[in-house]
Amino acid sequence: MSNILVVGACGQIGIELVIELRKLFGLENVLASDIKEHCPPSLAEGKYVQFDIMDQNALVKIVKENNIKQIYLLAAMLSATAENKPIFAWDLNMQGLFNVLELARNKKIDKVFWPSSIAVFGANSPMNNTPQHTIMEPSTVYGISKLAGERWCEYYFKKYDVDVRSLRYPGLISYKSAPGGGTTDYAVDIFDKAVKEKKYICYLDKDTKLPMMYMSDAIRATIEIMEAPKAQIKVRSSYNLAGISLCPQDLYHEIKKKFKDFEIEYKPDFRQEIADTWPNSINDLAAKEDWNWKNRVKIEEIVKKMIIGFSQ
Ligand code: NAD
Ligand code: AKB
Repeated sequence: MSNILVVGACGQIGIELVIELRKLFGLENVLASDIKEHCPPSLAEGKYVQFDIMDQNALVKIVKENNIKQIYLLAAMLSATAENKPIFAWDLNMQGLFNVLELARNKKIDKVFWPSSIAVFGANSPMNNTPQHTIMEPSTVYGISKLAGERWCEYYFKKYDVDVRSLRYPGLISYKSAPGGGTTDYAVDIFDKAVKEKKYICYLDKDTKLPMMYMSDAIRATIEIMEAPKAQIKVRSSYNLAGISLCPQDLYHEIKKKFKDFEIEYKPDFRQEIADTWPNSINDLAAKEDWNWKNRVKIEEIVKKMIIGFSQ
C-alpha cells in the first residue's frame, strides 16, 4: 500500500477528496495537509499535518517520514482572489507545483495529481463545446498559471517520465465545504442564500453560461484518472472534463420550483469579465475515450442535493 498526501486538504475539493480516498485506501494511508493550523472536524479522524507547500524542505521531510508515494496537490489561489493578488497567486500556483514535480523527478514519489481548470481557455478559444486542443490565450493570472502548469506537467512527463495526471475541472458545486474565491462560486452561494434568505444578489449576468459539475463526479474523476493504467493516460497536459453547462438564470428557475418566493437580482462585478472569457461548454471526448470517463449527476439532482444539503 502506498501512502497518499493531499496538499490543500481543507479546501472545497480537498475535504471531499480526503474523505473518499480514506474510504477507499484506509484512514491510516491518507495524510491530509494544509497551511491552516487545524483541519475541519470531518477530517479529524485521520492524520493531519500543517505545512506551507512553498516550503520544499518541509515537504521533503513529510514525504520521507510518512513514506508518501502519491501526492494530490490542491493548494492554489483561485481566479477571483488571484486577480487581487497577481504576483502572490503566480508564486503559489507555480512554486507549489515545482516543489512536487521535483520530488517526483528525483524518484521520491511515484505519482502526482494536479488540477487545471477551464480557466486555461480565453476569449479567442471556441466558446461552445471547446475542444481538448485549441487556441488557449487566458487573460487571468489564474488561467495563465494553470496553462503554464499544464505545459510543465507535460514537460516533466516527457523529459523525466514523471507520472503526473491532470484534469481541467469546470466550476464545482458542493455543500459540504465552501468554495475558495473562484468565479464559479455563485453556483454554490445561490443555494445557501435561497435556503436561508430566499434572495440572492448574483455577481454574474443571468445568461452567463459556464461548464459546471457536481463535486461527487469531480472526486470520482480524480480518483479514476489516478487509478487508470499509465498507458491509458495519453494527454499529459490536462484533460477537459465536462459535466453540465448552466447560467445563473437556469439555476434560479430550478430553485424556484422548490421555493416559489425565491428572488434574484443581477449585479455583475469584476468576475463577469473573467466569466466572459471562459467556455460555455467543453468537449471531453478524450477523457471518455482514454480512461472511460462519464459524468453522472444532472442538474435536477444537483438542485435537490444542494437544497437538502443547505437545509440540514
Ligand atoms: P480552495 O481554495 O477551496 O482550497 C485550497 C486549499 O489550499 C485551502 O484549504 C488553503 O488553505 C490551502 N492552501 C493555500 N495556500 C497553501 C499553502 N501555501 N500551503 C498549503 N496549503 C495551502 O480550492 P479548491 O476549490 O479546493 O481547489 C483546489 C484545486 O482545484 C486548485 O488548484 C484549483 O485551482 C482547482 N480547481 C478548482 C475548481 C473549483 O471549482 N473548486 C475548479 C477548477 C480547478
Ligand atoms: C474558479 O472559478 O476560479 C474555479 C475554476 C473554474 O477554476 N472554480
